[in-house]
Amino acid sequence: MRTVYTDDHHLHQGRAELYNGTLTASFEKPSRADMVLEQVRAQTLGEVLAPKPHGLEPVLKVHDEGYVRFWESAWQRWSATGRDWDALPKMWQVRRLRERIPEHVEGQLCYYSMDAGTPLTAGTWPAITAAANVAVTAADCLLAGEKSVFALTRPPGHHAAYDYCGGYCYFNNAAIAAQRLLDGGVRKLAVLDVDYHHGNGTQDIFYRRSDVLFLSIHGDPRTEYPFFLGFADEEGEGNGLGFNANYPLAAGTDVAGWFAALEAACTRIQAYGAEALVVSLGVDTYEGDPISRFALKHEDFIRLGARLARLGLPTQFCFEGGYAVEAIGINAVNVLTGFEG
Ligand code: SP5
Ligand code: ZN
Repeated sequence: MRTVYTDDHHLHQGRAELYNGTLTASFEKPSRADMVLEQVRAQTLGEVLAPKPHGLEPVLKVHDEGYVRFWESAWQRWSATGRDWDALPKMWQVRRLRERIPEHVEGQLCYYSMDAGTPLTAGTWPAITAAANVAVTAADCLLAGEKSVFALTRPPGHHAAYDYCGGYCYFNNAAIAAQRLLDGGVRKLAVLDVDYHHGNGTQDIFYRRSDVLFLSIHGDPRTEYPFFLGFADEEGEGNGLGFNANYPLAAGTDVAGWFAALEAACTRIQAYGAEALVVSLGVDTYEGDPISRFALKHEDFIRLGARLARLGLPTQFCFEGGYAVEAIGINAVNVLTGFEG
């Protein structure tokens, strides 16, 4: 399987996130993708190719234009007064506050954010546009007839919704790829999110649509981030009713419980009649992950890949979370080698 990758992700290097009540070094850091690339090469997964530039059109198909344009100029506006450090939002447009877009860059950052873990940095814009190009270039590989492809995207994307960022995510790489596949002729697509955290952004983008079945296996939002979405009764709306499936599992759920949910999700994908699959591949389900509470071991990731291969679908993997940096390369590439059999 080929991997699409660019070093441009290094341009996005957040300093800190608000965690446990203190500003803590960002869990989401460049070495994460470096470790995955290293394993792609060490396990000779296949050729590594650079993304092609695709402009903003594929991004604007799944994100609000004002949101995208905000990111385009945000750093320049934030740093214009001499601030050469990251910005983090510190308030939110909650219940009964006016849903008006502020004029000030700090107000706009608050308006377009869902948490204080997703910093605006000097290189955020070039990095997130590069990640979108990685997602699109990988989708084009599938459209050209490849059986599977790995989009080594960073920063991750699955928490990014139509018009807000969060959870280290800015543009929803998996959603951008999914839309590209649909525009290229795929009629029914499944997006399966196996990251520890609910893929609230992807769910949001496709919630009213029947051409994408979105499924997510994740820590129960009663106790786990992102807290406000990802419950089992979220089944889609309007045309999308019946095309959203959440499998929340209690924090601490064991490996058998996790694979039972995967089995249910695979059955659902098969029944839907998907023609292609996008996998939001987070490996923060690993037993050693510092911010998550599932217990998958290295070899369980191979089993995950093998199960997905049995669906028999053209499959694009998009990299998402995973914070046990020393292990994430092995875990992510284990899924891919397990898929290849
Ligand atoms: C892409 C992705 O995996 N984003 C995850 C964002 C999670 N951010 C909030 C983490 C809070 C974890 N709290 C755990 C408390 C353990 N002491
Ligand atoms: Zn995650």
